[in-house]
Amino acid sequence: MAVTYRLGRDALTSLPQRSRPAVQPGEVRPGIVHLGLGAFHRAHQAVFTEDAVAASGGDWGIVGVAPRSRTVLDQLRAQDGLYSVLTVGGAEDEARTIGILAGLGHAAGDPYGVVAAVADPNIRIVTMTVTEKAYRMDHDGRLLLDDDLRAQLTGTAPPVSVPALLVRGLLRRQAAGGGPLTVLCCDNLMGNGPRIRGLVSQALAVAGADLPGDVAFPATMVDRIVPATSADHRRRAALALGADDAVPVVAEPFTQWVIEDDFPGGRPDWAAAGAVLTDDVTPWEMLKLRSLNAVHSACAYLGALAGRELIADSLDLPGLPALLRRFIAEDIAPTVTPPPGVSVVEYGESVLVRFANRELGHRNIQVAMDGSQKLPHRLLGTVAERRRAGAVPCWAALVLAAWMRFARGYADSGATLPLDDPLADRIRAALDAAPDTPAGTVDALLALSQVFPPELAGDEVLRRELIRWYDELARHGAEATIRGALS
Ligand code: CS2
Repeated sequence: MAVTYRLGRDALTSLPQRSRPAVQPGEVRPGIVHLGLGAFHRAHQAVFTEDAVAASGGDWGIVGVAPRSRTVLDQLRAQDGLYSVLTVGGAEDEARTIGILAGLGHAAGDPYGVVAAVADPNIRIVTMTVTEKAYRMDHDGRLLLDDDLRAQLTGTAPPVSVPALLVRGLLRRQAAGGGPLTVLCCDNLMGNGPRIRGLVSQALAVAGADLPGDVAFPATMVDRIVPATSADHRRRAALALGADDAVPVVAEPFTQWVIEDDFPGGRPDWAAAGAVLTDDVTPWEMLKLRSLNAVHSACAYLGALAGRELIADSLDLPGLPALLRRFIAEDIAPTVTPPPGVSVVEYGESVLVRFANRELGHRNIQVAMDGSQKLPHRLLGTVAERRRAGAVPCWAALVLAAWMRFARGYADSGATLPLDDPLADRIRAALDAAPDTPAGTVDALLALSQVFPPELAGDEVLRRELIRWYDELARHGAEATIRGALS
């Protein structure tokens, strides 16, 4: 089929019926500000919100704020805020256009515009997907305050960071009598609601203020695999739509959202869109972070070391699925109390099936990035709990050792691996100052207090286990280590 249109309001009637937005673009008034216009939000909360409004109405259009780069923002503007979600790996490609974006903002270019949006009484929810590092806190939830952030929080520098946008926005909202607000962190942080409440309280204290009583921070668990969009995905989205889209996002068929129901200013009817509203998100959060995300990291580090490009390729490594099953059953399951009726082992099986979706083209190095920020939430809790129970979490230690080996920057073939991590400089400095031996590497990285709590950094049993695995990986490579581990 020849593609003749560029996605935009004018092109909507030319789209196949099933690809048209569920709401009339531009007609839903804004009620949500979302910080982080990345692919994940556009394939997850935006879709749930559009479906909720289509089912039950409400002024819940989303003002999408791009933190730094303007690229997606400009492309969305050129398409009247419309974009498509391409779902791959099911029976056939499906593309649907999303029309719930009701405004666009740019934190780096117009931070005061974002502050004004947070303070706007029509806005009753601020959602966020900005990745772990943007919150500027350590693994214990302590605000990492420097002079620049202090200036942003106290109002002497433009509030371009996430903590400052929230603080300046909340203060302005309070001064203007903006009314109750919910701040919903949709990033993969353990206990994300309370953690962000703690962060915002600390940041407000720097600005000399207390947390207003009418702001809620519910916890939430979000789940959908949404990798970076490739040229092939763009081509497939255009084919499915019959129109060109410069900013499609690609996702797996599976999607899940579990939300603690605490919205003092109201909320969309997300339950009508398939979300689960509950009193306690913890079992879901724990299950997802400790199983799905930890197993993802295992595939990413071991696969990257073995020279595999995609997560799906990693699962083709002989023995890896069996090893991951043991990781789930022996290390993870004992630390997770799953939601009623859910088995960790069965959940783990479903995760392996989802990871095998090759159409996603999910690259190991994408999941491998930001390890210093991700691993405390997805892996180190498991390690700490197993150690407290007197057990040696050997598979979790292998994953951690694989991260350490990855941090050295070389695959087993000698090819370079990118260390894309906010702590990259510190990690490199620590490694450069240490002998390039298993013990040297393990000791240098265990000493990173931003990543490892003292309980783990000083654990001699864990250290020995890490050294053992690191040595195996260094001597034999990831592929042989995996095969040898099970024999
Ligand atoms: C992944 C997640 O990149 C990563 O670290 O583990 O983005 C994962 O795809 C999502 O959490 C799935 O919901």
